[in-house]
Amino acid sequence: MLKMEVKAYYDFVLPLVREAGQVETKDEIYDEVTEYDRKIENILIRRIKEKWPHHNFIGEEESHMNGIGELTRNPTWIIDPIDGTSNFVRNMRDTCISVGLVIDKEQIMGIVFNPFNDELYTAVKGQGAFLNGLRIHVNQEKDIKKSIFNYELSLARNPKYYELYMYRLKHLIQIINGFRSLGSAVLGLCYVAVGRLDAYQCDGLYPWDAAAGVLIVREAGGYVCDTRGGEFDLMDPNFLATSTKELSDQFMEIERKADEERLNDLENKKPFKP
Ligand code: 2AM
Ligand code: CA
Repeated sequence: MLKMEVKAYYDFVLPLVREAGQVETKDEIYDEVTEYDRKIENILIRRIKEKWPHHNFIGEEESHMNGIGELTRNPTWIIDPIDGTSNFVRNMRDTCISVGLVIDKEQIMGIVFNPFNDELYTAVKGQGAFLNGLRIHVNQEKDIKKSIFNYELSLARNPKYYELYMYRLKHLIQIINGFRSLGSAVLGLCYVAVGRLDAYQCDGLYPWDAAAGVLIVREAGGYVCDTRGGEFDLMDPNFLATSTKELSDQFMEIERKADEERLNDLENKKPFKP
């Protein structure tokens, strides 16, 4: 029964996401982000609401009006009309539309579309992850020293996260092979899923930055936990997504040391030193 329902959701929403992508690529002024957001929301959210009026929605616009709200057992669409906004306004191509569906508090479906390079990432729980219809898998990297790691450093400007990020960065940078900071949480996750990145980590995101991407990573065979090694919580999304569990364990070991140093320094009133 659920399988049939999910297929109906998928078949209805996929063309809407593609249609919304046409809005994003229109060659107009790029600083009209709210205008694009509104247009995309209009295509996507309004039509899903019309079709399934009893479903719930979690997204930036909804949250501005009513706060993020609780995740219930009801089918819930978690939507980011433009992720990677700062890339989008500079005409950089790491930007996308993200649609996640959660039913019974379980992540069931993820659709991510980057209209600039025509990449469509999709996943339905238990059925694998796909890029433009072709099955994708994470790579098999198990060695942190060889890994390319995406760390969304711009989020460290939030004073709540500044030291957390800085201590971890200080420890990790001495070990890993390469850093990236893509500017799109959703695509960061998709790139782990397709094996372009080995690991991606973020603290301080919103549910719509993670809902579709985390399912896509998992369905591509990747491993996702929260940034303390516990279970990923969609409503408080901080995550480490890696190609393998072995790699995740290595990141967590180093980050635990970094966190210990931070807490010791805090206790001894020592400021952060690079
Ligand atoms: P956005 O493009 O939809 O704003 C890197 O900037 C990533 O973090 C992007 O996915 C971005 O989403 C998200 N992001 C930016 N600022 C944020 C904030 N203050 N809180 C949570 N997520 C943020
Ligand atoms: Ca976002």
